[in-house]
Amino acid sequence: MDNSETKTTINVKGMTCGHCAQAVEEAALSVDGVSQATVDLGKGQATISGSGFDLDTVIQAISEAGYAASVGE
Ligand SMILES: [Cu+2]
Repeated sequence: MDNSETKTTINVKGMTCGHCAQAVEEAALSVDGVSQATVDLGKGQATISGSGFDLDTVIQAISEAGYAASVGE
């Protein structure tokens, strides 16, 4: 069983305002398994939580929304 809730922080470049943050959150939430997406505009990060989501798919969805997403420090 893989029901555990996971939380991952993604670096997102190119967000400049609340609209950008909302677009990134909506893109992340459109991915299966994502239950919550919280954007920190100041840090340029998005925190994604949920269970069983594919991180690559989340990154791709955010990229398709027009923002460069990556994982890692
Ligand atoms: Cu914006």
